[in-house]
Amino acid sequence: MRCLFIFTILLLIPAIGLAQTPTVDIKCNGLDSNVVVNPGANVKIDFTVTAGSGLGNTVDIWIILETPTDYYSYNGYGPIQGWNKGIYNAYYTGPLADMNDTALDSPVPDGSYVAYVVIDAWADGFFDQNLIYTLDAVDFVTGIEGMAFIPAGEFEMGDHHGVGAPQELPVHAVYIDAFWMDVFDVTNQKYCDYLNSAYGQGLIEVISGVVYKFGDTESYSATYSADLGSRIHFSVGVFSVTSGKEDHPMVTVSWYGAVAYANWRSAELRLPVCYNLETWECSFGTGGLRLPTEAEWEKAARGDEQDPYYMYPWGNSIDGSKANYDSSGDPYEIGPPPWTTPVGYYDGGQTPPGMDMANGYGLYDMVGNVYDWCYDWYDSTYYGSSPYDNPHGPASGTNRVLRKGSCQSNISSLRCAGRTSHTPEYLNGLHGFRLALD
Ligand SMILES: [Ca+2]
Ligand SMILES: [Ca+2]
Ligand SMILES: [Ca+2]
Repeated sequence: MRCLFIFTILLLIPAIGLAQTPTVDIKCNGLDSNVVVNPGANVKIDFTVTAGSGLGNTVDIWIILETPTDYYSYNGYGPIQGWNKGIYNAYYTGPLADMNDTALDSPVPDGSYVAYVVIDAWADGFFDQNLIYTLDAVDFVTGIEGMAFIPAGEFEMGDHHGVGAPQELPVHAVYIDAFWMDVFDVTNQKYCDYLNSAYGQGLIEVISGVVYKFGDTESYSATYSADLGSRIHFSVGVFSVTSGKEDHPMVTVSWYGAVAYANWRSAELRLPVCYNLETWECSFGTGGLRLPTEAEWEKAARGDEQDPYYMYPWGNSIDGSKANYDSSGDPYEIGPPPWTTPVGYYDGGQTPPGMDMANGYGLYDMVGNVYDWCYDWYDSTYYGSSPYDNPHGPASGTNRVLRKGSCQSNISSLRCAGRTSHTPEYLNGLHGFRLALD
């Protein structure tokens, strides 16, 4: 957790003349640490002050938010959703008394924060760093239900084990800003909900069993009548899912179909949309949902394991209790393909029996089950000239990146470093996706 630099230094200086300090406690949404708040939802900061022997001493009380770049202080009438930039507005100035406040209940922009309650011993409305009675902190991030926070940081991308293909080399360091990633692949049911919504709005049409952007040539997804690998059916204007496959990953979805879904899902969550569906350009940094970049995907897949770097999200060995691959022994390897498992199947209760396989970031099925579309155009030599800072892939190309192997792959394709690609309109029963959020 970050710490206010000024506090860490100046806390070492005792507040002279104050025999006993009061105590404080701050919480975010009722919790003391590692709080996750859905984007757009209010952030509820509660704090209590217990005056103790400080009762009646005149003080300033501060409620402060720290972001990676700024500080905000709360004074109840600030222009920034209740928070004023800087540490210039004391929450309270006057005699110290027991108090609590549960009223700091307002939205803040998405990001990662530390919230502090701080008492300084000089009641002048200014922040006196060298006269801090006491403080307490709570860290929180704002995000979205079903997504996990991936903190900013550097990692070395590529094949660390000398077992991959040339396009996985050279291993190269990249820095990735913090982002959010879907915990699970998008399911058939969720994609079906999108199809029904988009069909009702006249955004898509179905021709010979294939879903297209309305009036255009980009295929979004297949239905069962066009591809037996699809679990989506279309009849008398209504899309439905093969019974029992609702929570399996959506497949036979193209890159176009994935990004159209991303825009729909952003709108559903009242987030800004990232994609222009005429040009297929993605506006990064809008705060909407989009496909992860290939570098984001690999960072997320590795689950913060980089000392040493592993072949798979959990280590260097694989068996059928850990992920779904060809002949991995799960009970879904019967009937017509694709032999997907439900999303999050490897949760500790699976067959063959095993551990909960959520990786270090809490993500499931980052390898195996279905391939994930990524944002980037594919270039087999891109790693040789990749930028360090948030690489987005080549400016153009013919194929889009796919990652992670599938239920019909051999184990080598399930490595975190594995790369493949296909044309963006391509529909395949082993191709799915999950979304990221800036
Ligand atoms: Ca606390
Ligand atoms: Ca002061
Ligand atoms: Ca399998």
